[in-house]
Amino acid sequence: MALQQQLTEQGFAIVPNRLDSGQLATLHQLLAQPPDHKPVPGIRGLLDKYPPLRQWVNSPAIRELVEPILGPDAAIIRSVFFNKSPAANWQVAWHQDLAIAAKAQHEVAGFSGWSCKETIPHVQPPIAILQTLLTVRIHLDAADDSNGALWVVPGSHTLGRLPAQQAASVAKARGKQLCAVQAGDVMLFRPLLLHASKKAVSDGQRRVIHLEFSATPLPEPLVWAEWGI
Ligand SMILES: O=C(O)CCC(=O)C(=O)O
Repeated sequence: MALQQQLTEQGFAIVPNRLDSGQLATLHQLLAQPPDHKPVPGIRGLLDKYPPLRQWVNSPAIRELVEPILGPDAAIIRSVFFNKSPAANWQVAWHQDLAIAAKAQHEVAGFSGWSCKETIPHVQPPIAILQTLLTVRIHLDAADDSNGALWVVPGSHTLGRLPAQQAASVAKARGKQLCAVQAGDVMLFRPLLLHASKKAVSDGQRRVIHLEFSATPLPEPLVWAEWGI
């Protein structure tokens, strides 16, 4: 099935072998933590903190996946590095990604539930905005259920905004799928897709560069957190 059709029908797609071993080695090195550094589960505002990554996330390998879906104006609006391992471990219950990150808080009709994650303002936008976004996850390690790969509910991105307390029952009723990946695979998904992940129970790391893209600015005076960087 073509990538665009998969995204439309299933809400996600996995593109195998998008990065070769040389590219992966460079990314591993760029994101390596000093040996005496306590492992951290995630780094928000990743591109700001690791500017050399910008050339990688804007490389043809990624743009050629994103532009056919969002068009040439697609830009990164949020970047996070997830590094799950037994030393920095977490599980995520079934949910949709309903919040976006903004540069600053402003009250605008249709935007609600402001909160702060590590000083970055987050808010729930109108669903029509969520439906235009694309998430891209660049996998730096192989992942399966033993090290916290994502589970998804195929097609659930078409169900609109689900009450949080219904997420688990919808996942049970519709059926879940494990997104096992190899290092160098790239996963694309729509933020309204129900997804979850378990804690890692095997050794090693599960490193993911998580990027969110939009092709359109937010209504003024709101600005996407990483727009234009
Ligand atoms: O990477 C994970 O384990 C979970 C990520 C996730 O659920 C999210 O970004 O919303």
